[in-house]
Amino acid sequence: MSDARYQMFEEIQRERGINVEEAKQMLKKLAVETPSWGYGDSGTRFKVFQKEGVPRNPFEKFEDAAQVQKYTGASPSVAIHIPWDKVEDYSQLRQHAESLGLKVGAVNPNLFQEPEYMLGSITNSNKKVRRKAIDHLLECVDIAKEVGSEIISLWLADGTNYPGQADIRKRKNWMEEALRETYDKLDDHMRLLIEYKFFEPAFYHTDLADWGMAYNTAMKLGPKAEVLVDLGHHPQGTNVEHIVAYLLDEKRLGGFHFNARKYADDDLIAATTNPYELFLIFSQILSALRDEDHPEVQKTARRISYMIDQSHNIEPKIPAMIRSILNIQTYYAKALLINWDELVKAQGEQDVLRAENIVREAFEQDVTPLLNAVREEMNVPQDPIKAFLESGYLEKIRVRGIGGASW
Ligand code: LRH
Ligand code: MN
Ligand code: MN
Repeated sequence: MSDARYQMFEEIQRERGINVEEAKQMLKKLAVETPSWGYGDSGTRFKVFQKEGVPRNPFEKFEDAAQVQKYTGASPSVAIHIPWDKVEDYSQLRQHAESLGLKVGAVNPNLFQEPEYMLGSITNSNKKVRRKAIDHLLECVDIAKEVGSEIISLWLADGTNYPGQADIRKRKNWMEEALRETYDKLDDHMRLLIEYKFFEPAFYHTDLADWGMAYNTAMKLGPKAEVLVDLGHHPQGTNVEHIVAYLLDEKRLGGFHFNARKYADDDLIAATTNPYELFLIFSQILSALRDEDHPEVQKTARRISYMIDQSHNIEPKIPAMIRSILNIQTYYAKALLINWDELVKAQGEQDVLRAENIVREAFEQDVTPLLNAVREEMNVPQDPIKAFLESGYLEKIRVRGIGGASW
């Protein structure tokens, strides 16, 4: 890139002691998986809005996801949710994905929609229901093997609404038995990512309510089980970057579900309400990546699965997904501009204000010239949303009509 704005950016960063070439390489490697369900119709418990042009089946969801990849170059895989993405022949889905330049990403079992699961799936006191739920988990491991995915990403909606409704400890043991059976079916290169959420749909207790429970469960299962952090799944005010640092150090951070929240699990476009949090999360990951004294921590940080988990209720879905990718890149880029040597020095000198300033100063940098340069080198448009909107794709998919896939 030769424009004046980039030259100035490079000069400013050089003066700040930042290696811009290295930041560019890191940015080019950032891959964020998009969720199949983010392309379908969604809503709140008050209304699911039906939009024109929404994919009618899993194959069309992949076609929409391919647009996000085409204009960003940063979203080469798509997570699927079973049975939302149930197809007759999964090898066909895999081929379709590959023909679009995509991979099938994490396979998400769905243990929350069958009527039998109303009082719990793998924690249900009825053995037959537990068996059905475990069989679904095992089926998802088979599907993952067929589509070439290494990841089973599990979120458990199980919980209760009232004190006394069920035996919490019995449910914990049933959950552990079910996950053991699932874990034992994984191939060696596969991973089970365990998500947690402190409430919703259950309002009194949730069987996997927080990162500590997910971590403990992963530890009991073994090294192929790791924790998945969904940014919408914590009580207000939780220090998520602290959880990230802790799990990295324990070598159990498996992945993220990126989104934004204001009040609860709002599933909004990433970084729209929580940009500094996202930046601080990336700064913890970058700190782990450069920690040469702890190669296992570095290894954990290197293989984190970055995924988006959003529901686009009122906004057009494909541009919203592109917006999330762009926002994630922006806050990652800013974190890449932290001067780590200076930070370590300030920490060593116990200079609180200087240390805080070094971190915040990186956040305050304008990374537009850097992102433009990276996009030019990656052969994607400088303004991916504008390019997508001008491409005519939205007009083309109108033939799908309304009444597409929804959750
Ligand atoms: C639960 C959740 C989980 C589901 C997805 C649709 O709130 O975050 O990851 O699988 O939403
Ligand atoms: Mn999630
Ligand atoms: Mn969620």
